[in-house]
Amino acid sequence: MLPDPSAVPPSVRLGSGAGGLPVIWVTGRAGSAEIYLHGAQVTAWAPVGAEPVLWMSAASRFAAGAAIRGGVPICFPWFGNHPQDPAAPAHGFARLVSWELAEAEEAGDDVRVSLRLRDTAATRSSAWPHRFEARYTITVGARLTLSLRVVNRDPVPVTIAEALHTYLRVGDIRSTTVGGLEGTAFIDRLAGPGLRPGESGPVRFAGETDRIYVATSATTTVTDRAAGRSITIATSGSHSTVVWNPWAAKAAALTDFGDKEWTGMVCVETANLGGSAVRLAPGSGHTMTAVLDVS
Ligand code: TA6
Repeated sequence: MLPDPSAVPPSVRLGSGAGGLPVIWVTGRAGSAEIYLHGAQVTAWAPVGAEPVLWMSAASRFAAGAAIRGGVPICFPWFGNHPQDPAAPAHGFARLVSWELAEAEEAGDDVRVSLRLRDTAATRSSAWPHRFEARYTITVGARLTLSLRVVNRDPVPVTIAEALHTYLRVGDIRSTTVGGLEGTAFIDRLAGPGLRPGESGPVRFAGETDRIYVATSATTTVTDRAAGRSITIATSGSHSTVVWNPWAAKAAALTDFGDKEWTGMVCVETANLGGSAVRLAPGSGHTMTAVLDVS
C-alpha cells in the first residue's frame, strides 16, 4: 500500500484511482502526471500549458492481474509471448503486479517519483524463478524522464527483455510519421521472422503496423500533422525500438481498446529485446531510460 502521505512533497498526492487502485497524482510547477502503483504505470503526463501527451483507452481495465491499456506499460522480464511457457502473461509480469512507492521528491521545477519491485511469490514462476530488484524513476516536468534499472539478485546470470511500451496521443495516425529510424533494419511482426532492410523515409501508417527496429539507440520524432505537434523520445541503455498501431480490425478484436480509438494513438517503445536482450551477471544491473519532449 501507499506510504505515509506526510512523507511526500505537496506536489504529490496519494489516493484511489480507477477500479480503486492506488494512484499517485503529481502536480508540479512544470508538468503533471498520474501514476498507478499497479504496474508502476504512468497513465497521464502533460507539461504545464500543453495538451496531454500519453494516450489512454476509454475501455481500459483497472484490476489486479489485468494490464492497463495506455500510458506507459512496463514490459519485463520478457517481451511478447514467453519463449517457452504459453501460460505466462504476454509482455511479462511487471505491468500486472503492484509496485511500491520508494521515494517522492521535488527537484527544482520537476518532481521525481521512484517505485520499486522485488521478486515475490507473484513474480516467481517456472517462467521466471529469479531473484531481482527493479527501480523505476519517473521525473515529471516540462519533459518526462522514465528510467528503469534492474539488478540481478540471483546467484546465476539472467537474460532480460524489457520495453517502456509508450502510448502517445496523436490527432490522426494517418497523417502521423515517426522519424529517426530511417535506414534501420526491422522485423515486421506481421510478416513473420526475418530482418527487413531499412527504409529511406520516416515510418508512415496505412494499416496495422508492428515493427521491431533492431540495433538502434536513435532518438525518434513523432510528427503529428493533425494536431500540429511533435513528440521526441530520446533514449539511453536501449538498443531496440518498437513501433505499433493496431489499426481498425486489431483494435476491434481487443476488448480493452475502443473500436474507433486506433486513429488517435501510436506506440513508440523504448526497448531491449531479441538480439539486444540484456544479460546480467549475478549482482550486476542495467538501466534503460526514455526522455519524452513535446514541441
Ligand atoms: O508492442 C507491440 C505489441 O507487441 C503488439 O504485437 C501488440 O500485442 C501490443 O504489443 C499490445 O500487446 P498487449 O499485450 O498489451 O495487448
